[in-house]
Amino acid sequence: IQATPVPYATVRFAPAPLLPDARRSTMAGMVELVLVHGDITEQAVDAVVNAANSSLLGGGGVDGAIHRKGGPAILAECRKLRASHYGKGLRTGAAVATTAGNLPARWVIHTVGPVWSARDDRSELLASCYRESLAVADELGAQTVAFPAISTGIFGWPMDDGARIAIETVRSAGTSVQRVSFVLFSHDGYAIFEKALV
Ligand code: AR6
Repeated sequence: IQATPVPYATVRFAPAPLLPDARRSTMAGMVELVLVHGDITEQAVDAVVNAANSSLLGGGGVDGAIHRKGGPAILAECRKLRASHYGKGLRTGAAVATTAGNLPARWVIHTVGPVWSARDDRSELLASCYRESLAVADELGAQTVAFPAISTGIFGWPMDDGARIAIETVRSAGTSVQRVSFVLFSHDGYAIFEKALV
């Protein structure tokens, strides 16, 4: 299904995170949160986040779209990362960056969301994806980051809960990233994020 990007975005401002120390206060300002109805591969931002799997070798959904559109340079770097650091796979909730190849972004930050489970509460792992991705973005010096709704596709996480976790985690992350976009492919996903943002 091809989503039709719409030429508007909803902008809200997150409250500044608590500033427990000076180091953090120099890093943490206001994070601007933006909702976009569209395709993550078309976002001209410093870093786009990939809803990857632990193999780092591609898959369907966002992962498939990023590798298809970004070209072979991304996969080549993922293979090198596997060989050097992640022979056993990138753990769930962790994040790592590569080039963005032909995408209109500078970097792709690959993160591995948890598979939804009705039995165990894996919310902390999903929150970790957003936190760790922003920590990687901070290390890169990225100021604008676009996230998909991690785990809400093939991994089956309910969109309303995924939206709540995404927004709460980014709001409290204490990042130096200035603008975070949530890019929703479906109209329903966009509407759910819009509701969760209030
Ligand atoms: N742009 C923005 N959002 C998208 C796009 C796109 N181009 N394509 C899909 N979505 P998913 P997951 C939405 O399945 O649930 C892969 O095989 C989609 O509608 O991409 O974390 C990986 O390799 C959904 O709301 O990621 C893993 O094995 C959201 O993005 C597994 O899927 C995430 O859907 C990861 O599953």
